[in-house]
Amino acid sequence: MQKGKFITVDGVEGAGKSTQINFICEYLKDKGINVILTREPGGTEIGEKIRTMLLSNSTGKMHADTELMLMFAARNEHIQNKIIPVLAQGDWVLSDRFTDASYAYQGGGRGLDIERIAQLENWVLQDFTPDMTLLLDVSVHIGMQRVESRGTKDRIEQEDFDFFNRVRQAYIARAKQYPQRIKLIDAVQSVDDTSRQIQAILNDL
Ligand code: Z5A
Repeated sequence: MQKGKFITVDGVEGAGKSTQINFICEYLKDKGINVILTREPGGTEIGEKIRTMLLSNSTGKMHADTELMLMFAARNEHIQNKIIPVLAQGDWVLSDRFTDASYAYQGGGRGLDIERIAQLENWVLQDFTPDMTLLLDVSVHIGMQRVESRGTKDRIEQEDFDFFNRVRQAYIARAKQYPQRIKLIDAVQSVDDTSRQIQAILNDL
């Protein structure tokens, strides 16, 4: 039985997820909440191996269906062996990306049928959903500018502007579909102003 809360953070690359996740973690700890930080794809030993396969450039070309199923294989391991046990002991879980990313990247970006993604979601997650998702929204242009200095790009980051624009639109559509769970954050603002928006939402939770 779930006792802790499950929060996920999502958005296009460069939206500031990693930056804000560190803020959220510290903020919750200051409130006396035990929280673990995790990520997708990954978060478990097997999940991290799948992540390497998914993101490494040495993997080469991968069929979009294979990519989707690997995301859900890693997610199944993550939910069963990490997220649910941690929530059951009363601690909170903060995940850098979760299922919304599959709808955005594999659905919006790759153009896979949303119904097929929903079938996998029903199979792997059943009724399990995050208590809250913080969707950090910036234009693809701004996001790309922010990560430009990193140099090498992984297999998915190699995609073009139009791909990431479809990803962003799919995220926004999800936020409209699930307004109770998905909180749209204006992440164009400064780091501090973005943190303030998140803090207000966390206080409500
Ligand atoms: N993926 C998928 O396809 N399907 C799925 O189901 C799942 C994932 C779960 C995982 O990458 C990849 O897997 C991802 C989606 C796919 N592929 N892509 N592309 P990831 O999540 O590990 O990494 P990422 O998406 O590439 O995240 P990122 O590039 O690290 O972005 P970020 O975490 O949102 O940004 P950041 O590191 O916090 O900030 C980037 C820079 O901007 C940094 O220099 C900051 O100092 C700066 N920054 C942050 N906030 C601000 C503000 N507010 N103003 C100015 N500058 C800022």
